[in-house]
Amino acid sequence: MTVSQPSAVEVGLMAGRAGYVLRANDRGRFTVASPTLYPHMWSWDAGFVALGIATVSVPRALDELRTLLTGQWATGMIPHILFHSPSDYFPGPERWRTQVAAARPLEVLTSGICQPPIHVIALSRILHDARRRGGTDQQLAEDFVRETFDQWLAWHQYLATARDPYSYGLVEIHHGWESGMDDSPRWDVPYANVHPQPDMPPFVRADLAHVADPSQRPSDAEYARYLWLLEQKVRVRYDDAAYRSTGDFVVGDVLVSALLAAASDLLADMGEELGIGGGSSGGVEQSRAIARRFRTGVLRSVDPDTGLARDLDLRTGNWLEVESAAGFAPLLCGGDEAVTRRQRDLLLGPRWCGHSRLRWPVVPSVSPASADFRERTYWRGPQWPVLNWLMAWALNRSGEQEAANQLRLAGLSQLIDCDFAEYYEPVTGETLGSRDQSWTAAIALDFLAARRPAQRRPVRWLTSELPRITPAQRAAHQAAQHQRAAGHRPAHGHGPATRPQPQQRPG
Ligand code: 9WN
Repeated sequence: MTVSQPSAVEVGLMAGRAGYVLRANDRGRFTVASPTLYPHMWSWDAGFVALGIATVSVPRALDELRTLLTGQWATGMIPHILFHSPSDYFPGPERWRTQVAAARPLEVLTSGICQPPIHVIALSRILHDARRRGGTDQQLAEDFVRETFDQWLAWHQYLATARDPYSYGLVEIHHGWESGMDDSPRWDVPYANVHPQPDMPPFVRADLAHVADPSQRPSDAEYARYLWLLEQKVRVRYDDAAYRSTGDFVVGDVLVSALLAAASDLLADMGEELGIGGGSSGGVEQSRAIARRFRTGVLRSVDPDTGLARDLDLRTGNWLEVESAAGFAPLLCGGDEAVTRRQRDLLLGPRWCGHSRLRWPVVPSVSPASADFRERTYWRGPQWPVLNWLMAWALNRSGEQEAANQLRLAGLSQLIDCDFAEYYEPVTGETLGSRDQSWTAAIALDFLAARRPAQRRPVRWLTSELPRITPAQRAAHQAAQHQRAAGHRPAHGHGPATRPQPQQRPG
């Protein structure tokens, strides 16, 4: 696979603009997920944002996670949104009505469901970097882990108990939003059993005003189901056990489970290194046990025919057979070398990153070879940089540095127009959804910092807006890329990264 290195100018521009986006979305002690569409703090966004910010400022990155923890419920749950100030985002706190729940935090308004547990993965990366830098950064990061270890453990324990009461080894989700992949075809079958009732309060969507084309967002019918599930949670006062017996949507999510397994191992590692949570019933052992259970659950879900992991519809007991990127869950949590190798080959092969129609060889949310694939529809096919980050991280962790670097490089190339969009049309490379999305900018910073570990250099925040790339400049840039891809490459191969030719990809 030959995606060329971005030039020094492109690297500088991207780093500067990514830094600017995060700065502009910074609200002091937290970062909004995007300036207008998502003007609040989202849980898994915050994890990615923190690791991007850490390339610039470790203290500010730790603050991001510290703020997130102020929203933690007494159950241990970290809610999917923290609402720090009023906005037109819908559904806002008045719809979530979390005051019905005894376990809610008192200092901040939140939603009443959760999102994938990416946070400790981010924290361990931040700690690793801080140690490499040494000095105050290292001290602050280590102190932060000591201070917050029990809170992360409580979060993981919540998922392992309230959300896996029968020890299946799969985290149960109660809403598609909890997966982070809202309208993924993973959920089509379970959502077919979600029937909004006439007594559901009426609603007006706010999201459509913030995107250029409504087809880039879930449909109204999908939204009605999302809000009906929210209503069901309110009616049981956010009690998980009560919801389980009455709610319409109860699914074992493989991606959430794999992240929980990986994060639990990392928490145990940090505990061991820092001498926290020792003893036979301490946090380290508890974390290892959680990691083992969920790793086993994920591996058990692998379809021997496709090699992909599957979600489990806990209402019907049926596996959900969908070719989505969540199928690579075992790559994230490891545990079986043969499965890992098979997943690596699948991921880089022609049904996924190596598919001949892809503009950039990075993971699409759904395989382009699947009948479920939709190029422009949210989690039904577009490429999400955070998923690519997860795949690169997982490959790196399982010793596949070369493959990880290829995904990073291709991911950087995809972001080179500096729009930092929410997601990307996989065939044309067009930017879709929200712009200046915080986690996308954060991924760019992390990818840039990871290019050459020996040369890691902090990126300086910018205090003023860099010139935006105009549509005309972008068109010229893309035309140049196409020309290069067609074989008219400059003699020294520098300049914008180019799409590899199909025969150059691993199969
Ligand atoms: C609902 C913030 C979030 C992401 C999710 C993404 C989208 C929200 C929405 O935006 O979801 O939580 O309103 O569509 O699907 O993954 O965390 O970026």
